[in-house]
Amino acid sequence: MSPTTVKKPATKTRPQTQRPPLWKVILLNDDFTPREFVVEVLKAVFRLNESQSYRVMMTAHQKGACVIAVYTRDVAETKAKEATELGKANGFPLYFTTEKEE
Ligand code: TYC
Repeated sequence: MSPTTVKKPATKTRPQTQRPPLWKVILLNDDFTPREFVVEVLKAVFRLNESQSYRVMMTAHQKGACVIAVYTRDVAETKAKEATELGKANGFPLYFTTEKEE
């Protein structure tokens, strides 16, 4: 009898590390909200420091929009809403939106 080689199926198990999808919070430019107010909102809601806030504000001011940070969906939506409402409460059209990170 000839020897038979039995091959195992070539499968590999890969550990699947599940990470929750992240959502970007995006600051949109407008013509009315004072620069200093935008900076204060970024510091208060997103915990950015003065220079980080200034850079994000200026990027939105010059390019139309700027990604502030990424969070889980719930946190991103809550922060965007809170920051938009702070503008509204002060009579400004300041707007923050969220977008899923690919
Ligand atoms: N463009 C506004 C101004 O000139 C300042 C501003 C910057 C507003 C960024 C919104 O996301 C913004 N007063």
